[in-house]
Amino acid sequence: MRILLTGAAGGVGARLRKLLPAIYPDLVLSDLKHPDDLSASETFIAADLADLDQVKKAVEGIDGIIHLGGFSVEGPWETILNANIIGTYNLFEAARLAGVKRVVFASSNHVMGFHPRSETIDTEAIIKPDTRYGVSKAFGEALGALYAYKHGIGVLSIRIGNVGEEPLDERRLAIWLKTEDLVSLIRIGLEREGLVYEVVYGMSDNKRAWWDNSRAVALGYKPTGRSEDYAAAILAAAGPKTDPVGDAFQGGPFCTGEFTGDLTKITSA
Ligand code: 15L
Repeated sequence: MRILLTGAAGGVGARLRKLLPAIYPDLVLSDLKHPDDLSASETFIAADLADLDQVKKAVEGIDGIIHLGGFSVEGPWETILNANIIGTYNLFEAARLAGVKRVVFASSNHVMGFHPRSETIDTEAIIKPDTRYGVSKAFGEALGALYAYKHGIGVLSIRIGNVGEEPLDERRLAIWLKTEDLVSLIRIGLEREGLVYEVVYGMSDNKRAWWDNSRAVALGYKPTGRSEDYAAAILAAAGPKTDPVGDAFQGGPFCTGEFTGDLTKITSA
């Protein structure tokens, strides 16, 4: 399979560039600008996701896409609109035109950020985005379902928690995703026979999880990372809780930014 990785110059892209070539030797990288450390063995094509013609060129001859590209945190509406809304539309539209068979869409936990931490949610729970960024990821998931059912592209949306070598803090103990486990989920999206449209949570084997990831397990996911192995050290180093909004909800500080709501009302809803 010839695989396109968008967002290849970003943090998660950099981690995947180390692991994916062994699985998909015919890997094409794309981003706005080439990664600083691009090696001679890597194939790169620059593309602005907001420009359909550029995206069409990047997608030519591709069998499967891992779509990490776009803006990966909260930002001004114009930025989110261009990079994530128009950009993801262009990506799926270029994929349809080029006959791409599979798309793995890097969604985010921030689609569900305003679910309280006291709740365990599965992929049937209603969306409660915590940012314009989270809304754009919900839009991407919806586009994925449209292109899967209407145009026959197999699509997996992965609601990614936080990717890294280890969980960074108490919140990330619940949502940590080891890079190797992300690769396992990507392989399900690109390779699992008969896949139509699925949503899974991008997390490792996390004891403190707020998500029921049984759909991923049913699709063959066997996470290897265990965030609990890091819990004692993280909890010992944690300071006092000072963010009543962020500490109540799964999206953490993404919920707190620009918050002008009624905390009492939404925590008792
Ligand atoms: C995300 O969606 C971001 O892309 C990432 O930078 C992290 O901030 C992560 O969520 C998180 O929730 O920790």
